[in-house]
Amino acid sequence: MVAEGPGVAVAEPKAPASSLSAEIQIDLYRQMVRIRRFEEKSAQAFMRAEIKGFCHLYIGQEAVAVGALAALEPRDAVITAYRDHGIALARGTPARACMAELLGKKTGCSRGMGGSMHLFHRANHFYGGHAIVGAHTALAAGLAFAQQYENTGGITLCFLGEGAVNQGVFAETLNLVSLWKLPIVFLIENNDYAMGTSVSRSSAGLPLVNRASAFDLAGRTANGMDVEDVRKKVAEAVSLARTEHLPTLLEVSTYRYRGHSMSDPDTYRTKQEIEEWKKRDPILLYREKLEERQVLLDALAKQIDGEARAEAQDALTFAEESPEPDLDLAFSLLFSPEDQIDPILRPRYSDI
Ligand SMILES: Cc1ncc(C[n+]2csc(CCOP(=O)(O)OP(=O)(O)O)c2C)c(N)n1
Repeated sequence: MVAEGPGVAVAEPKAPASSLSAEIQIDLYRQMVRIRRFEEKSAQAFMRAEIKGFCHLYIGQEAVAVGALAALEPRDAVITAYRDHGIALARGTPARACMAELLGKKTGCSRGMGGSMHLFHRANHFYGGHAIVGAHTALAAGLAFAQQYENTGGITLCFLGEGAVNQGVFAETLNLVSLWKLPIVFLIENNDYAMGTSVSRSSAGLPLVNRASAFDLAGRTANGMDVEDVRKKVAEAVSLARTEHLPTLLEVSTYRYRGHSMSDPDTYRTKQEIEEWKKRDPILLYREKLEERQVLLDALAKQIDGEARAEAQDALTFAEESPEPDLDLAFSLLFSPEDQIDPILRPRYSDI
């Protein structure tokens, strides 16, 4: 409370109340903390060479995955590029299965065959985890086409980096999803840098959301450091896709606090710029907001943090103790088992 004038007590300004229940608000916070702690643990494992190959961390972008996936239903499909750990976790892939995949173990969600960039969890309709920039946007259109064709009522949410928007395949994809009125949302995670190239050096016609109008899509923006804003904007876009078959291009501004990958010396941006963005850390900001709303008390925040740290450590221990994948899997996984091939396609396969 602050005093204003003699004897008049005025309450301190509170964060605006949310239409979300306290339970949902706490869960949004918890999911972001889980991802942050998981990624910190991944960084440690990478430094000890337990994780090999590439490793792209999601630290700073947690509100995007958590807000967006909170707006989906289980029947919806999700697909992304290689910065996929946070998205897999927010979609419900267990931390153990994610970490085991990062270590290339048999118990990983892709059976150790994919690694950091290729997390996959079909039971959750999470279709990867893709390393080729922009290529998965066309796969996303295929998922949405199947949803419409099979009348599942589901929609597809496709995450992509702003570095993917100038790939030709993305323009072709936007054209087709609009023409065919597919139930899809493209969410551009604009963290300003594609490796070391800022968006203003690579893309004409900013902001990127302008590209929606060229293809007659709904164009929207969201603040990617604000988990509730992301959730709200994605929910609106999902509703357009599900009920009106209108695809959306949603540009979400965000920032990654670490380098492009673990091997990036990060020399293309100033420390001052990073520090400025850290003042808008999505986890700290949301914690402050929830404290002002008196939804999150200090003891609960500490408990959430402790549980997230324990989960990340448990995931790493599990991954370390897991066996390597069997070598023959590398060959047998190249082709689907005969009985899983679509009956329409089977005659063609048997010709091969
Ligand atoms: C077709 C293709 N070209 C180049 C690369 C190399 N590459 C890997 S990541 C990357 C930057 C992509 O940045 P963005 O899409 O903004 O995603 P972010 O890393 O910011 O999540 C590039 C150029 C690639 N993987 N695929």
